[in-house]
Amino acid sequence: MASNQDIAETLHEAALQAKPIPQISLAHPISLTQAYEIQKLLIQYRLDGGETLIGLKMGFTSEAKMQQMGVHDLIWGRLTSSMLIPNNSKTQINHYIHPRVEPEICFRIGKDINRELNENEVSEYVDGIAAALEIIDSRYQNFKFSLEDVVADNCSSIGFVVGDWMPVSQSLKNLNMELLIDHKIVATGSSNDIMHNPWRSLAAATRLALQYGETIKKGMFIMAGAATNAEFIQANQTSTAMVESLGQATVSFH
Ligand code: OOG
Ligand code: MG
Repeated sequence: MASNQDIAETLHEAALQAKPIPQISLAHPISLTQAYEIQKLLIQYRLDGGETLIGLKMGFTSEAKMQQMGVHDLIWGRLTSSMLIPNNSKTQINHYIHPRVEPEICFRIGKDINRELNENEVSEYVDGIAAALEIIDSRYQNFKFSLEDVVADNCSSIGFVVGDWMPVSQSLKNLNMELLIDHKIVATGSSNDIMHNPWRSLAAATRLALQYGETIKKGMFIMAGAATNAEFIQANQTSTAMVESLGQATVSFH
């Protein structure tokens, strides 16, 4: 039986070498608690390598994503400094195994959060909101996983792009969200597809962070989760996430 540390190391190496591995849970049944412990150990490799924790991401906050991946529970992962990609820049395709892109909304935290907040008070702790694009890249073969597998793999995190920051007074109700690849719309949704209200996703992040002993600090980014399916992306393609009234986040793969 592999230890949590062994599993974390295997996942870390898979990401570093951009080489997929078989699903962990097929050989080693793991609990959800164990999966979050593995995720923490996995991130520690990045922190030991000089990266810093810059935020958290929520996953499976929309029906579209739950349907696409066959996983029906909220998950959360950690974002580190190497994952932040400047808007309108390029990223190298060989850094990834089988990357997918998805349109999101990102929150920037304005003051430390040490307790669970509800969806109505959470905006007081935010000083900016932006359109965002997440690049996900499961370390598992064929992008197939169980809930526990994906949690252990830091929820497929690898990169994210954030657009210009907008004031918190900007409403997040019913905003059209689009994912484009090479200027063609490949998926459409609405901000309401994110837990009926993206602020609810941030409230859930405060609950989960507290539950797992993480603090959400001033300056951190919280990704609310995708509003639509994720789409595969290839070399020489450009992808943009557009959020009505907020703006866009774009990255090119080469
Ligand atoms: C897991 C990550 C889910 C989201 O926005 O729902 C996620 C995956 O789909 O590989 O990032
Ligand atoms: Mg996502």
